[in-house]
Amino acid sequence: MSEILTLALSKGRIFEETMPMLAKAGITVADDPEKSRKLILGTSNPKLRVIIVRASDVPTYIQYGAADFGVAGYDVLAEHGMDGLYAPIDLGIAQCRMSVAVRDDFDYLSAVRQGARLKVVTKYVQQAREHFANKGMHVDLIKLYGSMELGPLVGLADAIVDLVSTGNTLKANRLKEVEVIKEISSRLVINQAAYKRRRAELQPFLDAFAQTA
Ligand code: PRT
Ligand code: MG
Repeated sequence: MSEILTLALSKGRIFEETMPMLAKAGITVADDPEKSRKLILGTSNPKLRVIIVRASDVPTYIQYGAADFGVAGYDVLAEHGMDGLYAPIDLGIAQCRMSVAVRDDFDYLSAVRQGARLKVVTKYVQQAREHFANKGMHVDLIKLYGSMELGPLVGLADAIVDLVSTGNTLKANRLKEVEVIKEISSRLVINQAAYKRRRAELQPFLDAFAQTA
């Protein structure tokens, strides 16, 4: 008998938007991660279990084979790198964009034109570095783990690189979006070795995701 397959998900929007895709394949998850403290959740399919991890840790669990597959935002994947991973299906869920934003009274275009050296706070250091390097801009990047929106308000930075969906968070903090770096959605991510060795067991689940995506 083969071992159970493990699907890595983060709670919140990715879990919520993945559930209807599993439901279409007739699979329901035994517990609600918002209510239960369990980190390993059974499903209605005895061949599949779900683990709940931080969004930015999803690629790590899959890379090392602790999960066979999972769902992660392209923001997280691009920052982590694709070593040992295969991400064939864009699920089109958890859509947003990665953008540069500044205080609504800050003249970003003039600063750029004058070649000012901007301080930028972000959780996405690799992608921010690449973006500004492509523009030929010199920036000082400061890594934060959350609430990037605060940076320009308290003098930590001139700009932020963060995800935007409705724009409400920017607005509530008197920030404005000045550049869209990339559009983001979530992908199905598979451990490369599992994809080779356990293809037959994985295939029905991959088909289910491919059909609903
Ligand atoms: O919360 P935690 O630190 O554990 O991790 P996380 O914030 O990365 O996880 P989670 O569950 O919030 O996000 C998981 C994935 O959802 C991300 O990796 C993105 O691919 C995707 N996603 C889609 C988003 C958003 N939309 C989004 N709006 N992730 C975060 N946000 C945040 C954004 O950072 C900003 O603070 O929501 C705020 C802006 O939202 P609006 O609607 O006010 O513009
Ligand atoms: Mg979050």
